[in-house]
Formats: sequence, C-alpha cells, structure tokens
Amino acid sequence: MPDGMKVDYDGLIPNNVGLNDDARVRKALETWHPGYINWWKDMGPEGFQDALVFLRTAVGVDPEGWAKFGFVKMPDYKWGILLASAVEGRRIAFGAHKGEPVWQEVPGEHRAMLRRLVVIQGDTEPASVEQQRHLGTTAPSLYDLRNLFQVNVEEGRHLWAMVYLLQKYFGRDGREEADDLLRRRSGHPDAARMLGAFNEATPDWLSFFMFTTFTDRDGKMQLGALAQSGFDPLSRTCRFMLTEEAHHMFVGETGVTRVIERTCQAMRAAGIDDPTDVAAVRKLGVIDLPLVQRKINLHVSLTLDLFGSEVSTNAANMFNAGLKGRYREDKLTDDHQLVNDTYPVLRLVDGAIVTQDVPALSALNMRLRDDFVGDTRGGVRRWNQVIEKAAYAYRLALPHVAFNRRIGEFASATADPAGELMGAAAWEARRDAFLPTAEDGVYLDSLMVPVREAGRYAGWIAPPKVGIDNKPGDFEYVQIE
Ligand code: BYC
Ligand code: FE
Ligand code: FE
Repeated sequence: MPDGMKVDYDGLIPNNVGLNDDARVRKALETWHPGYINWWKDMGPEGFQDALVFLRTAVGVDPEGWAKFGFVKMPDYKWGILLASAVEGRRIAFGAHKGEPVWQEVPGEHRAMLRRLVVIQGDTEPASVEQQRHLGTTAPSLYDLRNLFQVNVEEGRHLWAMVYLLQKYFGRDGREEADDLLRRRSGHPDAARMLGAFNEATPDWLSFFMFTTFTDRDGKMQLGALAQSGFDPLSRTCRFMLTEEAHHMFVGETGVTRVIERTCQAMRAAGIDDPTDVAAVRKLGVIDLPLVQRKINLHVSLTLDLFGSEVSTNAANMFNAGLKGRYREDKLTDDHQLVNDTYPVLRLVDGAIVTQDVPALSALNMRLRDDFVGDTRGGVRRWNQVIEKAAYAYRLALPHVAFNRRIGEFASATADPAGELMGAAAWEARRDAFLPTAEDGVYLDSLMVPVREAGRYAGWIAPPKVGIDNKPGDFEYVQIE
C-alpha cells in the first residue's frame, strides 16, 4: 500500500496522518475529544445514542471499498482523520504562486485568510448535525433513520478533519478556534453558526431531503474549490471529504424522488387529474407537488446565499493567494491567473436585472454559484421524469437566483421565483405561493409519524429501489434499545 494510505485503527483516533509519531498533535486532539463527545451527546441525534446503527466507517482512502459496514452505537463511531494520498511533485495550480511547489506548512503571509477558510468550513459541519438533531424521532423508516445518522456521523468526521488542520498547523489560535467550533450553536441568538443557511431550522424530512440535495451540494462545490488549494493538507483533506459528500446528496435526491413517486401513485390511484388540487391531494396523506416546489424555492435560495457576494474581493484574494481555486481548476484550460479576463455577472442596476462583464478575479463566487446551478439541474430533471412518467403535466423548477436572497446583488430585490421584479407589497401579498407557509408546516408535521418496523415506510414516501450495502428490504438498519 502506498504511504499515507495506511489507516491506524489502534489508537483513540483512527488516522492515516501518523498521529502516533506526533505526540503534540495527538495530545491536542485527545484533549479536544471529550468536548466533542459531550457536544455529540448534547447536540447530536436526539434519543438514539444507545441504538445500534448500521453505519459505514472509512477504513482506507483508496477509491475501491474504503467503507466497512457494521452495527455501532453512534458515540462509539470511529471518527477518523483521513487524508487522500499525496500527489508526488504537486504544484500550485493557480493564482500569483502558480507553478511553485505546494505548501506543506501554512504560508505566513496568508495565514489569517487560510485559518478563516478552515474555520468557516469547519463551522458548517457540526451546524448541520445540530439542525438535524430532532429528525430521528419522526423518521419514515429504519432505512431513512440510518441514512440520517450516516450523514450526521460523517459531518462529525468533517468537523474532525478541519479541527485536525487547526490543531496541527495553527498553534494556539488554532486550538482556540477548535474549541469555539464546539461552542457555537445553530440558531443560537448570541453564539450562532457563521453562515446564514446553517442557522435555519430543518423541521421535517422534506426539508432534510432538500437540505442534503442542495446545501450539501454547496459543500461539494466549496470542497471542490478547496481541494485545489496550494495548502496541500487542506487539499488532501477535502479530496477525501468529497467521496463522502456523494452519499449525502444521494440521500437527498432519492429522498425527494421517493416523495414525488408516492404522491403521483396516490393521485393516480384516487383518480386525481389536477396535481394543484391541494385539498384533494392532502386528503390522501401525501405531499402535494406545489409544496415540494415551495420547499425547493426556500432551500435553493438559502443555499445560493452560501456562495457570498457575486462580486467579492475576498474571493479574488483567496484565489490570488493560491488558497481556494475554482471548481475543477485542474481541468480548466485558461492561464489560471485571470488577471486580464472578465466574467459575466448578473446584477441589479436601476431596478432591472442585467448581465455585466466584471474582472474575472472578482467574480469567482458568481462562477462557483453558476457551477452549482448547473450541477443541480440533473436532479430536478430526474424529479420531473417521475412526474412525467405518471402522465402529469406539472413540472418542478429551480427558482431564479434573484428570488428570496439575503446576500449579494439581490439582497434588496423582491423577485418572484421566475425572476420577475415586483414591489415589496406585491411580493408580500404573494409570499404564500412562493415559500412554505405555516399551514404547510402544520400539514407536514401531521405526516411526520415515525415508522420503526423493519421494511415498512410512512405513507408519504415510496420505499427505496435498493438497500444500503445490498441489504434486503426488511433489513433492520437501526436496532433501537
Ligand atoms: N452568511 O466577499 P463576500 C458544507 C460574509 S457547505 C453569513 O461576499 P466571501 C456543508 C463573509 O463571510 C460549504 N455571512 O463572501 C453543507 C464576509 O464576512 P467578513 C461550507 C456571509 O468571503 C451541508 C462578508 O459576508 N464551506 O460544507 O467571498 C452540511 C462578505 O463576504 C455569507 C465554505 O463556505 C452567508 N451566507 O465568500 C454540512 C468554504 N456569505 O469577512 C456541511 C469556505 C458571505 O467581511 N468559505 N458572508 O466578516 C468561503 O469560501 C467563503 O467564506 C464564503 C463567503 C464562500 C462562504
Ligand atoms: Fe460535510
Ligand atoms: Fe455533507
């Protein structure tokens, strides 16, 4: 096995970074560990800390079969520190340092910026666990319950990944940042998480599936950009995290697919021809498609905010410094410095949405957001195929990027999901057609009753096509008590 791929499972913290030979960092992490476990027990999945859960654990970083499946109590999960293998002779691929060897230590001139990136990335991971902590009590099946917990333990591992970087490379202030990551809380009035979307509630399973479809996909895009970093330990960490992210988006996208499937089946069986006849559809105990659309509108707009301002000097500085590249920078074929390039950005000018060419370096957030929007289209198309197959004319769509924004160019705009600008009063008057309403919440709550018999599913969601790790339909993914 190539060096750096061996995972040491004997100590408290499984790792392939040679912790056994690094007494200082091992001690720092072992000191941080009890606080993490306390946080997990306080803020992690509520009510299931003693359940045996069928989880995958990373036991290597080679693409083939790194996952080992088995039953484990979540607090005993082996949260490891795993870096993808080093690439021999790797060089910085972009920015002012392009062509120089990658850094194995923090470059002093960029220290503050790099620390901030690692802290922001780290902050989102426990935030999502906190946001999802109540969902276990209403899971629609043991299969879904297990998927929720798999996502949760891996987000916990992503926190470990960033804490390792802080403890190993940032000395005392890194240690303080690592402690603060356990102190902030999603939605807390005085100690909130750093980015907007991570302080929102995830009140029901449809929101969970939307979050993992869209917000975890922001994770994919941001990790993709950080995987290009000239700071090699960050790059290697993110490359391995990306292999886990794929499963999170799978859980989300197939979750929404199964909701739509069930709704279409139930409507057909009841002879309903009009999917917008919400009263009739809700009598069947399934989730109407207009509500699915409103949830898409909400979660997409919250997630678009996570890309920051369209025009951003922070983004330009991070790129120039060689810290954060573009999505798939290594596959792009320009000069990777962008000093003389422009990029088209959507802006709000004199009350109209227009496209303006701006210096490409300042438009990197916009560019990553464009890549994100492109990446989401396949999922929405697959959702629509389910509706089409059931012979309904209804179609789901992504909202326009100007809709319901709090960050960037459109923070002050009031646009509908199609991108039509309107007055604030007109927008307010139509709000309930755009975004989930209090009544929607009450209806969803009424559906969120737990199903805990192996192989059974709540009435609002279809069973999955295949089991996890090819297990049969009646497999008991979570053994409660
Ligand atoms: N909320 O130049 P600007 C994931 C702040 S998800 C609150 O516009 P910049 C995951 C910004 O910090 C991926 N504040 O933006 C998914 C700045 O503040 P300062 C997470 C915001 O800096 C699911 C000011 O506004 N990783 O992994 O270019 C489950 C002006 O900033 C927001 C990352 O995001 C906001 N939405 O870009 C679990 C990667 N947006 O400095 C996990 C690391 C902006 O003036 N982060 N601000 O005080 C970054 O690359 C950048 O910080 C951002 C912002 C892209 C987030
Ligand atoms: Fe993550
Ligand atoms: Fe994730």
